[in-house]
Amino acid sequence: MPSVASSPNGALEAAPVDRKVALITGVTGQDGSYLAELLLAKGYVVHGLKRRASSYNHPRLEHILDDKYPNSERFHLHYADLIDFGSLCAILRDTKPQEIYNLGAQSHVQVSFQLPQYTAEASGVGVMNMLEAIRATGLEHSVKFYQASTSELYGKVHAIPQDEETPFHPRSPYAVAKLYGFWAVKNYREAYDMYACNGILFNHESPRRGEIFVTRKITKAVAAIKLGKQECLYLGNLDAKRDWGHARDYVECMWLMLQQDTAEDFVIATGETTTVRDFAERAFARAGLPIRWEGKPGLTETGVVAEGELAGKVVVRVNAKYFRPAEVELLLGDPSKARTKLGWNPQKTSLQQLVEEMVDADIEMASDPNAYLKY
Ligand code: NDP
Ligand code: GDR
Repeated sequence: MPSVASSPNGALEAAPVDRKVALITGVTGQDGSYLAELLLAKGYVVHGLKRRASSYNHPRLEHILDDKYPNSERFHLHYADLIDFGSLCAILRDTKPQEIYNLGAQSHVQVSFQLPQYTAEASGVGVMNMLEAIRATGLEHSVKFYQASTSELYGKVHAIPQDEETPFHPRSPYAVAKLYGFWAVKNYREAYDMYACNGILFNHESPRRGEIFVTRKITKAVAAIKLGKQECLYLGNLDAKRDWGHARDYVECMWLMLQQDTAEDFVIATGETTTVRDFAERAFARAGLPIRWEGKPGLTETGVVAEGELAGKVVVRVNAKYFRPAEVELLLGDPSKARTKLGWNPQKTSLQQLVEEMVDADIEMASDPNAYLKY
């Protein structure tokens, strides 16, 4: 509730409210947009970092930037980059946040094999840059810092389910970079007594998911196939298993992690795992296109093998170009600590609800180009 004060003519008027200030890096991404919505609804002033690009690059924030969006006047975008230390110092000096959510990263695992050095800079050294910028601007004892760590740290399977004590074995340049960031956060917590914590988040998806991550690639293709705009979906490893949750539920946990008295690291997951094949089957079924799997996947000389059939037509094929040099075969998280200490509900959105929301949204967006503003 805003506080009230007497004006010169005796009427009561709202006094300025001391609002919490948050800074989100990666605000233009999937999680950043949901987190910005959550923090605005909680009364925060929200500053977001955007990168310079040659074309429009924040469609996920379009609705928040609209004057009609509730509290859009409390949302501000600034140019900066995690690999530009000076720009981070400037944004911290100008905005003086109490909470920083470091979501910015080159976040695509397969792409990291093509861009290993850039991924190391943005997703690894970028974390150190931000931590050092906090110290350089004298905020180290007033700010609370959240780092977007990842289940990719577990990589090669050493234990199931994976929890805060499971050993790490990264399997990609992305995961190696994130491992550096993970330890930088722990180190700054121990060395400088900073409130800095890692959220070890398992895969989380939504209609806002980037289009080349497997779930969104599937739901977008299902919509296009349903509407007769695409013939076939090409995928890589159908047997990989992931613990998939909803991004909207997961950003709530990021916030909860910064509301504790002491900084700690948490695994955030649903506690269930599913294959890519099963996700695809559910997505086609939701669109009224039940697929039948043909034969066992293997590679022909052309690198392509028929996989999913619908009424005699092949609608899913495996293509070797989507295989990774080193794969993470199985992820399954144990969210017990988050459930107990943060009071977080890991099963808020079920996998089936997630699939349905994504497929329905993609069908709507494929039919109406303006519909994306709703998602
Ligand atoms: P997205 O790929 O959707 O968003 C990544 C964000 O990082 C974008 O805003 C992007 O900006 C920004 N970014 C990229 N490079 C830089 C840079 N050099 N400086 C500043 N910003 C940069 O990712 P998600 O929203 O899915 O994920 C958010 C974070 O959580 C990432 O760090 C990711 O690695 C991590 N994570 C994600 C999980 C998931 O399942 N989604 C699971 C575990 C961890 P631009 O829009 O300009 O490209
Ligand atoms: P992931 O997500 O690598 O787990 O990283 P992605 O959706 O890219 O892959 C999941 C699994 O699906 C298999 N797969 C395919 N993947 C893609 N992208 N495209 C395909 O055509 C395809 N076919 C099969 C992959 O081999 C993999 O096993 C995501 C990112 O958000 C990271 O930033 C985050 O840290 C982790 O989740 C947790």
